[in-house]
Amino acid sequence: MGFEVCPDCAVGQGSHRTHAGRQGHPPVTGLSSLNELDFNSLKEIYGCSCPSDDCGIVVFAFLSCRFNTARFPERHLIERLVVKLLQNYINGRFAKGEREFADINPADGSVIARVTEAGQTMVDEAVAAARRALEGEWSRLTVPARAALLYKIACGIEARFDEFLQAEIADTGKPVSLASRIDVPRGAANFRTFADIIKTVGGESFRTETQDGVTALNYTQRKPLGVVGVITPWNLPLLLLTWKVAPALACGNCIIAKPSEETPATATLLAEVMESSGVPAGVFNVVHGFGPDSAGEFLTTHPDVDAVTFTGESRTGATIMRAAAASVKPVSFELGGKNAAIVFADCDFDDTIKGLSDAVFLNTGQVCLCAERVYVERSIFDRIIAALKREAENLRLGWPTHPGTTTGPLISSDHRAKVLSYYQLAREEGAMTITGGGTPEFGDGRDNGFYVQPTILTGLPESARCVKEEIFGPVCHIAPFDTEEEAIAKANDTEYGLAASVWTSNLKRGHRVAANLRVGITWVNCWFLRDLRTPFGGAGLSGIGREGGMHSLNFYSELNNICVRL
Ligand code: NAD
Ligand code: 6OH
Repeated sequence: MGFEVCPDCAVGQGSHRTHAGRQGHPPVTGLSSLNELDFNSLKEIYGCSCPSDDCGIVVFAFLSCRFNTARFPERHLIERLVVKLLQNYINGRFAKGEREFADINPADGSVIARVTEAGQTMVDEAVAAARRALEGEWSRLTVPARAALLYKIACGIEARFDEFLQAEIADTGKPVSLASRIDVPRGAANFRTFADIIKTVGGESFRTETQDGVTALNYTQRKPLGVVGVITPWNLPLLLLTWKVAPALACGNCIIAKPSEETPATATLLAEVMESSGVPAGVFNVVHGFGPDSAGEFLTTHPDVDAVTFTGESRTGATIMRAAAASVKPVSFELGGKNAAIVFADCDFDDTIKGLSDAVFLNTGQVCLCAERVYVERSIFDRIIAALKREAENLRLGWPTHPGTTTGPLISSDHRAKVLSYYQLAREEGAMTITGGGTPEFGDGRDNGFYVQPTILTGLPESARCVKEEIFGPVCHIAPFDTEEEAIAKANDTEYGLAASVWTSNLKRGHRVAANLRVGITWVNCWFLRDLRTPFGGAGLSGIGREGGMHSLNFYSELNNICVRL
């Protein structure tokens, strides 16, 4: 039993028609976003004995769920009934775990879904299923057949583009303009790229001639690592998950993915796409849950998991490394950053401001590559501050689904508390707040969400915690510099080493500065411009190893060198 959901407001159309005086039952069709509304239970809760399916109680349930208004004190009861249950995907089947937790929409604090958490037994089942799949038909698939499957998965994501888009937006609060341009397209592109690469990649070969006249041919064979645990964060959920899943599958591995507890929806949709694409049971599994004492820890400590690939905080990386050490699992880590942007006086001013604004504020500053430290040549320091302030104040903090919104909320109430504590700390450390520094007020449901003001700070010493620690919000500290050497030294004065950007019209200087930065990626006159064949990763606290193109294949496979005496 279900309602057709109105495309404009997501309220059941049957209910609308009830208001319009329609008699009888609402149309019975599948719900697009709200699952299996149990009308009878709803009526029981509200003591309604009317025989109709589209009575006011149902209207009330849809409205309260949709608009998240505190005027309905029993909202939590309704939410339990009307929200989706996101399940684990084990051995080709969706399965309930032991406990449930809520998936929250950061734009208004409403519950989007309930998520069933995988316990130790379920993680064991996933690992066993992956191990079996590794020995089964999957291992006999040729490389062209595996590549064809990856193309099919890419098409499967595209065919359900809007569902992925809505799920990603609801989970993260990111604006539709961003998710439709970057997150979902990259979900498909990751599979296509690694299908292309695996089809065309060759191996190494050497003809060997020894001093005593023996000749041999050496060549390499690429084999899967085995069962790979993939643990990903909440900031770019689909993009970062598929960035690891695609090359791991391309290399013939079996996967257990553990998406962030904050953003479980697109991983679950991806499982549906895997199923409909014909990926054999056990090859791709999803376990939902948290890190410590939950699915994340069960996966990384599991003796039968052969490797762990992780994107997230540096501290979590350290914990996972300790867990993986016991069974000497290879690890690939993409971790945090405290990235610098260096702006020279000869930069193209307008392009730079646009680029800097993205580098600081895109995805509400929740991209590991975002610039939280901006160093500006002194002669244009005041102009840059004034222009970036204008950009920050012109950002449109809005409902994520609104096409004009540029900036959504932070991911969670806890993360907002963390970012706001840094805004406060900056003041205590002596910063001048150029703009922002607090929370916006909307006068609607967004006040229950996790928005913060885009913020620009200046005046801190390089030793300040706000200049040293990753904040992961829409905030930067701007400081002046006088010489190229000074700018490089300041940019490198960090334990992190993920990314940097250099803004100059003097390309010779661009090359020179880039060559002297201790990071995994430097962009000159651009930011987050990605070519998926290039190495991606960080130095220092920002990670271990590189992924991207051949670097991904080299992590997700074991090379077997075969030496044949001729
Ligand atoms: P996080 O480290 O808190 O969580 C990431 C994932 O690890 C989640 O799925 C979480 O459940 C899991 N996890 C947490 N503790 C665990 C444990 N003990 N064992 C196993 N799994 C555990 O990171 P986050 O808050 O989700 O993401 C934000 C961080 O990620 C920022 O520091 C950001 O810089 C970093 N990040 C880095 C990159 C990169 O490519 N370098 C990309 C995106 C995000
Ligand atoms: C971090 O938040 C962004 C990481 C981006 C990638 O891993 C990528 O492949 O673009």
